[in-house]
Amino acid sequence: MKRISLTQYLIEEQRLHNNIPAELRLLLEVVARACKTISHAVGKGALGEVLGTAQSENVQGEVQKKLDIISNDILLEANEWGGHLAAMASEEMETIHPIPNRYPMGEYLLLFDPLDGSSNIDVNVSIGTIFSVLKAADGMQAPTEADFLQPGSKQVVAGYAVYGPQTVLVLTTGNGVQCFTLDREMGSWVMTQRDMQIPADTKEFAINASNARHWHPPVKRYVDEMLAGTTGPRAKDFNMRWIASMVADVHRILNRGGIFMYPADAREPDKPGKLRLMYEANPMAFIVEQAGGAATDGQQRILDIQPEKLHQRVPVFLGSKNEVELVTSYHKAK
Ligand code: P6P
Repeated sequence: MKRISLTQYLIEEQRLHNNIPAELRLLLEVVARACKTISHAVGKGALGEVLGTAQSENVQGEVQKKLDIISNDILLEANEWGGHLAAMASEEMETIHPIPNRYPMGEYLLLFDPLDGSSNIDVNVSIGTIFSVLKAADGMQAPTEADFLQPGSKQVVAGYAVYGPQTVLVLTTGNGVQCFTLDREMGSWVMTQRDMQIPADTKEFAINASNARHWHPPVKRYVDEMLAGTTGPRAKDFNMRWIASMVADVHRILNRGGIFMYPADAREPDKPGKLRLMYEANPMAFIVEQAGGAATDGQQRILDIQPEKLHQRVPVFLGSKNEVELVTSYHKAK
C-alpha cells in the first residue's frame, strides 16, 4: 500500500466525497497533533513526573490521574483558537466548554475522552484518546448541552488514538476506517491500514469476567455458551481478552475480530453499565459499523439512541457482526 500522510488522505477524501471542508480538515489535523502531544507526555511516564493521581475527581466521581488532566488540557488548548469549533465536551469536565470570546466560533462540536483506560497508566499498559465530531445547529449562537445531545448517527467523524507499542490514529469520516501510525522521527501520521474490516465471526470475546455473578441472564447465557466451547451449543472453543482499556480492546477487534462487552448488571440497576454514550460508545460504534461490524446496547443500535444527558452511560456490545446479533437476540428473547 502506498504510504500517504493524514493530510494527503484528508485532501483526497474531500476530492472524492466532498465531505471534509477546510474547517473539518483543520479540526482533524489539530486533534491529530494533540494526540501526538499526548503520546509524548504519556511516553515520558515517571521521567515526566506525570504518573499517579491528581488531588481531584471528575464528574463521574472517578479519581483523576495527572495525565487525565494533562490530556484534557492539551485537547482544549489545541482546539480553542482555530475557529473550527463551537464548543467541546469531555469526560473530564462536568459542563460543556464553549470557545472563549477572544476566538471565532466554528460549526463543529468536539467530544472526547482525553485519556481512556486511565487505570492502566501507572502500569504501562496501552491507553488512548477517543473523539467524536458533530455539526452544530445552523445559526447557533451560544452553545448549550442540548446542542450536543444528537444520536450517534449524526456524527461526521469519529476516531481514537492508541498509545501503545506504536502510537496509532484510527479514523472514519463515513467512508470506511483508516489507520495511521505515528512516524516519531518525522513527527507525521502515515497511513498503514486502509478500509479496515472486522470479520463477521470470531473466536475471541472481551468482558470483565470478575463481574459474572452480577450479569443479567442474556449475558450469562451468551458467555456460558462460549465458555462451554466444543462441549456446548457453540461447538467451538473461544479465547478471552480483557485489557481494561476500551481503545486497545477495540483496536484488536478491528484487526482480528472479536466481541467487546460492557453490560449493565445487577449491582446498580439505575446505572446501565460503565461506558459513556457520547464520547466512548458512539464514536466506537461509528468506527465499528464503518468496518462492517455491529454495535448495540443489547436492544438497539447504539447509533440510534437519542441522548438525554451529556454523560449518560450505556451498555455496550460491539464487534463481529454475527456475535453482536446473537447476544442482542438473547436480550430480545428474554
Ligand atoms: P473495568 C477504562 O476505565 C474504561 O472506561 C474502558 O476503557 C474499559 O474498557 C473499562 O473502563 C474497564 O472497566 O470495570 O474492567 O475496570
